[in-house]
Amino acid sequence: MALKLYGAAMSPCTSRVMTCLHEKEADFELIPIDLFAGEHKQLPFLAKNPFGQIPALEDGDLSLFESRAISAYVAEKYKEAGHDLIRCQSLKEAAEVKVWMEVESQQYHPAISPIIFQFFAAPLQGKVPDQAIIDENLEKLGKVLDVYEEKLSRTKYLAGDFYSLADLFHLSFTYYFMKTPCANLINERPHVKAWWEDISSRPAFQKVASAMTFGEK
Ligand code: GSH
Repeated sequence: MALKLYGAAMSPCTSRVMTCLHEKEADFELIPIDLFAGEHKQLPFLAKNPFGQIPALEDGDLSLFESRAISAYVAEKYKEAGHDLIRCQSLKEAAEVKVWMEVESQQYHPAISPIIFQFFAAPLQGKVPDQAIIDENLEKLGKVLDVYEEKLSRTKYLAGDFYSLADLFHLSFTYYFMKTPCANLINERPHVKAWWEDISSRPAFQKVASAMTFGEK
């Protein structure tokens, strides 16, 4: 039975899960949730995620929310299929993957997400992007990327010389970031730039990226 993913193709959190599903060659159906109509803040969606945010996943009687947790579930459930995203054969490599998944969630995301919000979501709400918020978070993101540059000078990907869920978690927000005038933050760091070009050209992400157009349903 196909997994049911409730979300929107342009949403970076939905795209994160879809990229993982494509990497694992999993059969799934995207059930659109209309953010612009506020469907995520109403029943029946609130029964899937009481916090009223997309995406949510249903696998039979299992119902999950939080894009990173859903992706980790998918990577584990289909560990024998497609690309091994969690290094399930090596305790040490699996631990490195977990470290860099945490780094994405605790260091990278808090810096990049307010920038994406200001450039893409604020205009949809009739607001002018707040340059002070952008500048403050660019500074934070630059410091995180300095750490990435050093790490990626030693290993091809974040957790080691293998593509993993940790790299995948970065794709959707960075994809939108690269469409802003601030893309030089990535491009001026040669190892980060090479990593970005590599991970964003993977077929699983390319399938998702073509539908990532902010402001459209
Ligand atoms: N930590 C959650 C996850 O990773 O799933 C965040 C989910 C999230 O922020 N979803 C956005 C959303 O539903 C779309 S990418 N925004 C509408 C809202 O927060 O009201």
